[in-house]
Amino acid sequence: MPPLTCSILNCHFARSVVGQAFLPAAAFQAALTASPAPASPPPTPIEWFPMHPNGAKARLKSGGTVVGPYVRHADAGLAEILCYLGFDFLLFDGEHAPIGPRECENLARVCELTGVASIARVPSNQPWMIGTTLDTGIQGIQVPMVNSAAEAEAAIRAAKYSPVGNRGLAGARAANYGMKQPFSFPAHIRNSNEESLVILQVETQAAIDNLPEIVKVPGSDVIFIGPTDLSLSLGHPGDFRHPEVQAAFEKISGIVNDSGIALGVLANTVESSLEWRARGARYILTVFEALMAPVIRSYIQTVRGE
Ligand code: 3PY
Ligand code: MG
Repeated sequence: MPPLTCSILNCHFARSVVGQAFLPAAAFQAALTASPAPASPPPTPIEWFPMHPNGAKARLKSGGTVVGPYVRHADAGLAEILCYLGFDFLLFDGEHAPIGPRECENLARVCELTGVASIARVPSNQPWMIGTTLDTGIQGIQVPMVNSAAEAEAAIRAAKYSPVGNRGLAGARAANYGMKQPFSFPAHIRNSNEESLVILQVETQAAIDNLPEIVKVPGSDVIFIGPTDLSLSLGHPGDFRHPEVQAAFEKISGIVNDSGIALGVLANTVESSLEWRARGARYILTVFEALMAPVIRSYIQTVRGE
């Protein structure tokens, strides 16, 4: 082997490639040309472990309340910061934002690193969208516009493997690509069915009419009120204080709370979140940009001296 002439060897000392000690350049050159180190033992297979525990699901099951923001930008750094702030879950929005399965894969990784539950809202109640999204490792699925018991059943079946549902099985990322050993499909199936969250959105007059049947379908963890679409469906878009909208909120809350399924809602302010908590909501979705906006506006005005 010709002598190495890279600048590091021209230094009096060079850092060893095998350790942290500094070697004289000649010794470093000798180490590089010496016979290779004895073969290391074969790598130990990484121990298979199940889907990361879903803390948000555990908290809901034990009667607790969970809080999380919409995430509308597929940015791992943003997701990481939101995780560090202490939310129970992040909801990656594929209905009103361009976040699909490809983006969900990396966003799920961020949540796994920080122990925060990852939930994705699919654009619509399509089995293939639900299955593909869960295959990325996302831990929960939120399904818009569930208007009947049949639609509720379709969403739940798409999210759960047999014998509960008909989700397709593969060694996808959700199953660690089958790479962690010992790998077991039955364990993956059992674990995914237990840990995954299913959140159904009720946001039309038709859904209210069918709600007594929707809550009887086994397998949903949260029935979520979409106040914006619901107000639109009732003919009062965005007017959440309208008596008819308020009456609908009350009706849905009563039926869901009586069913034992957790009530969920979108609430943009501390006041409305507390109002919904008083109504029994335990899955509170918020908009972090809306929470930040008054603070930032006030900062700008104060610093400018306005
Ligand atoms: C709605 O308000 O319609 C929603 O879907 C909330 O996410
Ligand atoms: Mg909606």
